[in-house]
Amino acid sequence: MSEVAVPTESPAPAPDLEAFWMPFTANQQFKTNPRMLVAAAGMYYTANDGRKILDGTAGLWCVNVGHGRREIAEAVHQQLLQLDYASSFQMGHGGAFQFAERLVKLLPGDLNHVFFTNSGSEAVDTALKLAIAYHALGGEPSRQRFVGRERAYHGVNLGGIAVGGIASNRRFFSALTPGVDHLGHTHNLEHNAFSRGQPQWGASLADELEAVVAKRGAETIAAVIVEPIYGATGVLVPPVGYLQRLREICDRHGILLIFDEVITGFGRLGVPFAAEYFGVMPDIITAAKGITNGNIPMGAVFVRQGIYDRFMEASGIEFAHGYTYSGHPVACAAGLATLDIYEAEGLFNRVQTLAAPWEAAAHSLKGARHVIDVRNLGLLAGIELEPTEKPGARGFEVFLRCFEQGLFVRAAGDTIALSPPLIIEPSQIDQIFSTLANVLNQL
Ligand code: PXG
Ligand code: PLP
Repeated sequence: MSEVAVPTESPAPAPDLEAFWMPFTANQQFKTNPRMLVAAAGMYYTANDGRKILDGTAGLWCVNVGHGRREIAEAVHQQLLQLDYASSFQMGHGGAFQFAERLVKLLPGDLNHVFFTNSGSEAVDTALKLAIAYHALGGEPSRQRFVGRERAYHGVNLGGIAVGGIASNRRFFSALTPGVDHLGHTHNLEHNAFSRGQPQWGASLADELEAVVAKRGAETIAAVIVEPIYGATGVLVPPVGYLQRLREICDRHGILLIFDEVITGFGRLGVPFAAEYFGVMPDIITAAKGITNGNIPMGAVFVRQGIYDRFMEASGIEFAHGYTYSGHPVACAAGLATLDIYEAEGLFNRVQTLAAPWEAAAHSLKGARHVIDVRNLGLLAGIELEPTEKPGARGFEVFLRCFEQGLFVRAAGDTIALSPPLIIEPSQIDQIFSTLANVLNQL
């Protein structure tokens, strides 16, 4: 595997930290005690003190083929020199069409058209607009409502926070986020703690959707949106049969089903998309992150043939929507190079091979201090810790100590979320879980 060499010249002087308003960060706290990265290659970051930090979360769930990949860097470089920017509004360039064609081959069933965005958040809001417009074009303009779930993360744009189930992200914005009901989440320690893979208990939780339909009327609901596996709020794996049951209820009532696969897409479960893994066909899939290895921002919305066809019955501009950078040539070049790597290195199959040792290593933490649950599927794991009186404090402390001990993890509240690049070696899996065991025993 070729990687770009870490630069050896002396690094630039430390920047002033004031001007950059950091996203989802305690800015003041961070700026008094910053953690700075200066380089990355393969499975490792390099911190500004020269320490190598094993990347246990693929950056922010996105660097699936590992860091510093020369193939992607060169494709991006070439593209910038060849055609740096071209709009996709009433114009075309080959890269976007080629990337679209390659991508839809990875999707199950007839999810065979793709709308490009620049992020997962934009993909989600695009999907919501598509769902409403689809029904309106089909003579059902009253279908304007959505059903999401408690604890869901669907990005931070207005549609995404409305369907999302994180009240703190929606705080202040009630005027712009009406029209959504939320099903309960599926997490249940009493029934499902330490499940290996999918929990057995909980399919019937999907029946809450019937109650929402009864309350609101099917004729008011455009779509149900779910993360097949919750990511940002702590790696919650769906109970056996749960997603199937949602699909059945949606079918019964003419409601579209959207899978938000921003995290689960691109091999995390050993197949391209979770829809295939779970054997459930959604009508729309949103994706981002691993689509370009997180190297250039990009998101995508995949739709089934029938949705595309309904829009194409119109003349003129069929969907009044699009971003300046939809189908950006450089993002498409990065994406094509990323797909080449997935394929050449058989990385999705690799996840199938690693899933069992990964599961065993994760569950070796059962019995470690403070651990109240371990969850896993594919190359995902969540290690839930008993909260202290200050929820999230223990998770953050573990994140800090892991960083000191050379391991990068994500604290989702008091759950340590693990989602490494798909190129991880077995010895690095051991390093992740032995570092965590160490840290937990020192707390
Ligand atoms: N949907 C899902 C399911 C996601 O996981 C988004 C939408 C939004 O994507 P963008 O590209 O707009 O960030 C995401 C992103 C975390 C964390 O705390 C998770 C995400 C983003 C940032 C932090 O684990 N997921
Ligand atoms: N705001 C203004 C004033 C704009 O002109 C545009 C795009 O032309 C936007 C917002 C949207 O930007 P983007 O297409 O990058 O999402």
